[in-house]
Amino acid sequence: MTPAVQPDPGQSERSDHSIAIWGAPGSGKTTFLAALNIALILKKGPWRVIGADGPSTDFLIEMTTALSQYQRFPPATGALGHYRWFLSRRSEPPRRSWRRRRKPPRAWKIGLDVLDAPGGFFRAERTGYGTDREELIDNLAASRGIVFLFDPIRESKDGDAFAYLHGVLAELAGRMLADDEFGDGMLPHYLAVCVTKFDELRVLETAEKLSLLTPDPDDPYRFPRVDDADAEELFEALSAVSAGGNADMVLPALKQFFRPERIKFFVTSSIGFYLDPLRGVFDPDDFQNLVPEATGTAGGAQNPHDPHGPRAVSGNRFRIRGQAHPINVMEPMLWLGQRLSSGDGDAGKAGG
Ligand SMILES: Nc1nc2c(ncn2[C@@H]2O[C@H](COP(=O)(O)OP(=O)(O)OP(=O)(O)O)[C@@H](O)[C@H]2O)c(=O)[nH]1
Ligand SMILES: [Mg+2]
Repeated sequence: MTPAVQPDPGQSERSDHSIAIWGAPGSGKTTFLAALNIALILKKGPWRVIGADGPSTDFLIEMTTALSQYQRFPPATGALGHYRWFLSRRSEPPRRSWRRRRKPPRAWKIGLDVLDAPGGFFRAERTGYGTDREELIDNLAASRGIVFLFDPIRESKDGDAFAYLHGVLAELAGRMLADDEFGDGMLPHYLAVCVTKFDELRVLETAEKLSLLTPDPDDPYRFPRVDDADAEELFEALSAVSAGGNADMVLPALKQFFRPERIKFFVTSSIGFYLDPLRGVFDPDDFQNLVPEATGTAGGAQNPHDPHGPRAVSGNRFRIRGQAHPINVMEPMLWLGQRLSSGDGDAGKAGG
């Protein structure tokens, strides 16, 4: 098996790992992908995302432009999107030492095949062979990493996270576990369970009430955060507030099929909090970065050259007020990429 994290030879175009994004319609899947590039740029760390083919690079450029320049969300996804990217770690400049010149560390890269489906494909009903749904299940079965998005705002209104989970989960388990290929009867995937839209007042308030907000000492903007170790607790608290009344089945259903040691929780926001450019730090009295379309402050909506203008017509009633400051968007992707890269993606496979 080819090692998944390789010294960057600057040659290989193949992406080794397939990661699927799973979530109800409007839970923020495409925006999450769109924010990845911005998250990596703002982090000023060593990781970069690079398209491995033309359409994948086009998606990166288009989405980064939409979010950062026009402060617009992507349109609802209409068809299965398949993007081939690399997370590539820049090599640091060699540090001089008085003893001897150190060798520069090598650059690394993690291949990502990312699958973005319209949320409707995850509906509970089976729809037969040769359909979009069949293709979705095929792709999930081929992937080894899943980003599962749980949107607490949608859940409190529509209460359908479980409805968009259990049917696909049953089909996936039926497909992958029926013939005992995986020794322990569990799905082999790594699962990043992400609570989305942390920037929304209700989510932030819930975290605050539970005393789960922790400042990040390395963050110059002092944005609130929830530690990954506390993210499951917030997930559970938010899933208790469900219009459908069955969001509390989401986690037990996931744990029935995915190995607990392969599940990690994150509290995320693709757009993050608003930052007043003059204050330069998080303002607890003015942090909302999601605004109704008509009241946006930046010039994108009025720009006649804005290629994303029609989205307002296609039903997207919100836009981003200022710069997006993604929270925990890079981290789940890196976690999945690194877990898959450790080469044990198929560790549970019988005989392998
Ligand atoms: N507050 C907040 N809203 C968000 C965020 N990300 C997305 N949204 C809102 O959620 C809407 C849907 O986001 P999408 O990324 O299109 O969701 P999706 O899951 O890809 O939807 P489908 O493609 O229809 O399945 C956006 O138009 C925004 O209004 C976020 O980080 N914070
Ligand atoms: Mg989408």
